[in-house]
Amino acid sequence: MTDLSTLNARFGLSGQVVFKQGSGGLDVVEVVNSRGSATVALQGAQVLTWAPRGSPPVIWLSRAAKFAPGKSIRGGVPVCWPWFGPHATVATLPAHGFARTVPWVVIGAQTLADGATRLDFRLVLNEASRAQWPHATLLESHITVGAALEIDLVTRNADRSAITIGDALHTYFEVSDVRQVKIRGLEGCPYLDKMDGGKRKTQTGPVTIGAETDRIYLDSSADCLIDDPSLKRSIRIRKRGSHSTVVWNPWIEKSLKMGDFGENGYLNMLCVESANAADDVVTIAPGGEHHLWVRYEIEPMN
Ligand code: TA6
Repeated sequence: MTDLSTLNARFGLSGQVVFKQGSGGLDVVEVVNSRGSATVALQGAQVLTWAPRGSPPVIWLSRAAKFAPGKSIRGGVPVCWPWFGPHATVATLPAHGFARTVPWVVIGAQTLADGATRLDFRLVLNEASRAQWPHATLLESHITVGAALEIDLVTRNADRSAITIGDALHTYFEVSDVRQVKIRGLEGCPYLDKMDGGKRKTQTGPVTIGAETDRIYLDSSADCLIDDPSLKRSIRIRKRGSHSTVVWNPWIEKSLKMGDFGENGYLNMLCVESANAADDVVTIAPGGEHHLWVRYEIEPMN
């Protein structure tokens, strides 16, 4: 792992991009510019926080999150790759793949013309990850921090045979009270209801949360909007290269059982994940690449 002084010498941008040691000894990069601010952990290239300048946080990070090498961090934007959920055949492999719990390499940092900051990361497969994924595959994440947050997760198949991946940006959004919010954009979409044995159902009207909710919406590529009446804002979720949208809130019991949500943490978070999961996994030909791209912005709630 590159030491902090080398990272700051190579990629630091004074007053804008600083690499430092965060909680649990995990290295993070802090971004502050005229348009917004964010913190990204080098482990998993995981966005931990983001807020447009002058706005309350848009990305939720649990106050009880545990920070330790190789452990997933509760909140932010975990990268699920190269599978989503439990591994299809080997139950002992980590849920949501290994990308979020291994160190990524910084390959770029720059200020963009509009004042936003772009950070580039690459996952380097090591022996342990290659044992779980024996394919020549390159994975990069390009994160743009400003008044919007953009993430472009790029999988390149450098192998001689096709690969099939599941992936997701497992984003935890900050909400004032999950019982009051509505998610628009999924009307009419089929979904697998994991709280009802994975039964296939169809969404009618906006999605509201009043109990543990865990759904994989299939064939869903339209924008989603999280309407938050108390904050008088909507969070717009634009995406490309993602056919599934996962909606998750663990509610009371599950969040207490998970142990890293803190007291009533579940009330202030809502996962709306841009994914390729279940029937929507992606096959990439040799030499091909796949982009899973999202853009998050806030707008006044109309
Ligand atoms: O995306 C929803 C989900 O698959 C839930 O079933 C729940 O397991 C959640 O992800 C969190 O998973 P994690 O491994 O981060 O605790």
